[in-house]
Amino acid sequence: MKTRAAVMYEHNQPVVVEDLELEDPKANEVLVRTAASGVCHSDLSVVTGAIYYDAAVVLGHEGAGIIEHVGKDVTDFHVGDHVILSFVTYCSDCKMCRMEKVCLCESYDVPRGYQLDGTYRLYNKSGQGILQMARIATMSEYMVVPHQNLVKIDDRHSLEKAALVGCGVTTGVGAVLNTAKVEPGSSVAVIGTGGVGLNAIQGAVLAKAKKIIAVDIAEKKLDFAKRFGATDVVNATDNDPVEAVRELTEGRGVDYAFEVIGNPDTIVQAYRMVRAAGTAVIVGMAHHQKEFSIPAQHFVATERQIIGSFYGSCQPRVDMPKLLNLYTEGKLKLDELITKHYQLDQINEAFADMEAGENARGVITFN
Ligand code: PAD
Ligand code: ZN
Repeated sequence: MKTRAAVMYEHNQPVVVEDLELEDPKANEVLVRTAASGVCHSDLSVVTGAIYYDAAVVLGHEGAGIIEHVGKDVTDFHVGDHVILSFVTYCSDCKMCRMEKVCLCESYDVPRGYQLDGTYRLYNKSGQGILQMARIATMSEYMVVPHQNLVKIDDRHSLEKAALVGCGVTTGVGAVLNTAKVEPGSSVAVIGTGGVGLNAIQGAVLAKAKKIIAVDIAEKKLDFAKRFGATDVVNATDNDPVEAVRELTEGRGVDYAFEVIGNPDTIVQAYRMVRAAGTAVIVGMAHHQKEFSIPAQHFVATERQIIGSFYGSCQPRVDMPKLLNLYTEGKLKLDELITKHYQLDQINEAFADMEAGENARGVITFN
């Protein structure tokens, strides 16, 4: 069948939106009609090569849709089921999965973007095989994906809101609640309050943090941050954010700092703005070849901790339905996250808006 999709053919060049041929699902695979795909910085990082995929690849890893067809041996999903796409494929059975670290599943040693049997499901009109970002590719009208990447949700939820839970919401909230396990009354700083960082702020609100300091270089993002629950804001364009955060915390530094940009300089800022024995949590995905450096003795003598947080240390099938319920109960903001809708053909405009800092989250909707 045909599917229209956003394809990265060359790094740092405009994304091409074109019709591709999509094969039927094989055993243990499912055909999903995409309802919505969020536009996350990680998609743009695939275009720039910061998150490396061989070309060509269909972008998108934050989405939701409806199952249209199930392949042989799929017993846990049915035609008509509403699903969120998980951007990790997990087996539920390996050592990491049994430790409830399913985002670090060890079972599928397949090169990035290929299906689990090491082949493609998408081909362009010249017959070239096309990869799928995170093995899903939500910036396509239809996707064939492993059933292990699916999270069934209740039909009553809006699929557009559910799409955001597929990455940004789960990553941001999860970094605070699952990875860092922030305690009530804590002080928290979030550096970078874009689509993911705003959700770290929401996570801090849910954790009942007392002080939530938003740090960004865009005034518009700091306004969003206040609406999502930041108690203080720091514009890092005119202030040293480390000094500013210390001033707001009696000179001590915050209990937890979350870096949600993917920049070695702001990672070091996160380290420097936590108090002694505090924790810096790195959420942003820096360029895959970049490193950061901190003073080794200071690290020991202050007992600081630095931890990474991948996909909010979530268990997609447990956490995503819970997050949707929190939204229904009015305890999580999803409507306010979507500040612009796009058609798939406008993907390059959506990336330009992301670089200009226009949106909390932009969302592509499909007819
Ligand atoms: P975004 O572009 O919506 O937000 C980034 C924010 O950072 C913007 O508001 C910028 O204004 C701000 N910013 C940029 N530079 C600075 C600076 N020097 N100081 C302060 N603020 C700054 O991106 P996003 O929220 O979609 O993604 C953020 C990062 O999170 C990105 O690296 C992405 O790849 C990563 C990510 N990680 C995971 C994970 O599993 N860890 C999942 C999803 C996304
Ligand atoms: Zn993402």
